[in-house]
Amino acid sequence: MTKASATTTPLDLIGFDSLLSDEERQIRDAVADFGDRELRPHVADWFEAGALPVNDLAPKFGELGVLGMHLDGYGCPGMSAVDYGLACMEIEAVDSGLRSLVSVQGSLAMFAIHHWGSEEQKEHYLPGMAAGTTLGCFGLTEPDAGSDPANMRTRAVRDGSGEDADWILNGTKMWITNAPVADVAVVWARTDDRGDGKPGFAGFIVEKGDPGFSTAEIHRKLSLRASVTGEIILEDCRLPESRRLPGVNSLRGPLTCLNEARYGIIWGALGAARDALATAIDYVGTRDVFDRPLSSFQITQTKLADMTVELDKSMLLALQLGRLKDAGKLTPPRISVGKLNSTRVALEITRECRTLLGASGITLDHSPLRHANNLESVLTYEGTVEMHQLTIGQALTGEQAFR
Ligand code: TGC
Ligand code: FAD
Repeated sequence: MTKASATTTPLDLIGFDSLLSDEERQIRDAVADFGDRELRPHVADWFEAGALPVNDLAPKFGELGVLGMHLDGYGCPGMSAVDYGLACMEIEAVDSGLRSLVSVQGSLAMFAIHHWGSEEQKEHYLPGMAAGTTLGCFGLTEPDAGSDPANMRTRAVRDGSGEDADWILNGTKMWITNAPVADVAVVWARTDDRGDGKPGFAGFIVEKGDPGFSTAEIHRKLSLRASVTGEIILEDCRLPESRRLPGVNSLRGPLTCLNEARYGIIWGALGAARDALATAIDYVGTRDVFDRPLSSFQITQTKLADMTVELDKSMLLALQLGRLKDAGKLTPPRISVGKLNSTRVALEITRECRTLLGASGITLDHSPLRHANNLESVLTYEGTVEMHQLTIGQALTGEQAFR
């Protein structure tokens, strides 16, 4: 087995590792080593610059085998859900923006094609996406429709009649990870005829360079700065029928993809929390206050103990949900329990860790505040806290309270 990374083992008080197989630990440690070597030395600079070298990184992630990691065939490694979760945790232990890159590529863009695409589409797009030489993005959110994608304005209409008629797309997608650097965008649109004469939704694969497709980068972010975020603009964008994802004609299409990405976040956010906690534990051991190490004060130890308990409970939940996913039993309400818990707990832990670092905690020399800033986005994307509370509430009461 590969030597465990210094960042993976600060606090395994509950023997979490004993719940993993040798293979799972090896995969986790390989991703952690990659993070220590290729990502961690640069991440503060990327965050400060607000720029990520996505086109350099994606092939490296492809070589590591984490793009479409839990998908089968078409160049994808076909690993388990727990393997994928552990990889997300180690990548987000470096930075949420890097896990976003991997999530959007594998769980959103690739999963959409893998799950809802035609055989030709899978063969054409997925091998390059798994290798990281073709970069994807996923456009669901719009300026006026985020939590409520059913309210989207982007529209796809047929140009003429007949099953092979082209589609014309118009609309704007907003807050789209990797949009400005992507080679292909999976874009969701409403349609008046979903195939049986009734209105519905359709997914399309749009390629960079298609007439009527353009993007713009969103700047001045205070969060997820080591990630490229942008807009997609569709102006009379003409696409052949062969670019429509044939497998779905309702919002079930994108929401099925969100289940996958939300699952990765359940693990990923805990990686950020663990990294912040390890950083804080190191710091309090070296910082003297009132003539004693900060680690020797009861208040410090209370903070560390409480954070560890929350992190350990959350790790057990993540593993239980991963095992359920591998058994085909991970339902949307269960995903909501995990996404809500991990993001909330991770944000609290990273903020608390920042307090232990005092003023030193406000620079990019230490990770906790960078993680906390990132987690503000992670709390919002892939379903806000409130969306997941309402999903859990509906499962408990049978009452739909979204609208
Ligand atoms: P509703 O009427 O309940 O359902 C519409 C259709 O969808 C099906 N469905 C699901 N299918 C799979 N998984 C789920 N979780 C599903 N939830 C619903 C449902 O069966 C139905 O299918 P059909 O074929 O019978 O029509 O939907 P609704 O309009 O009431 O919406 C429900 C709600 C609010 C939960 C949903 O809209 C929602 O989840 N909103 C939040 C939107 C969101 O999370 N957006 C994320 C955008 S992507 C992103 O943020 C990427 S961040 C980058 C990164 O990941 O790193
Ligand atoms: P809104 O929906 O306007 O919500 C505002 C507030 O109102 C929230 O607190 C929300 O919980 C609350 N609210 C809404 N409805 C209700 C209700 N019924 N009851 C109570 N409260 C409610 N999207 C993509 O499609 N692809 C991407 O790649 C992508 N990447 C992203 C990257 C970043 C960095 C960020 C920040 C976002 C990204 N998103 C992406 C968009 C993200 O999914 C949306 O921001 C998110 O779904 C919330 O939508 P909104 O921002 O429009 O907020």
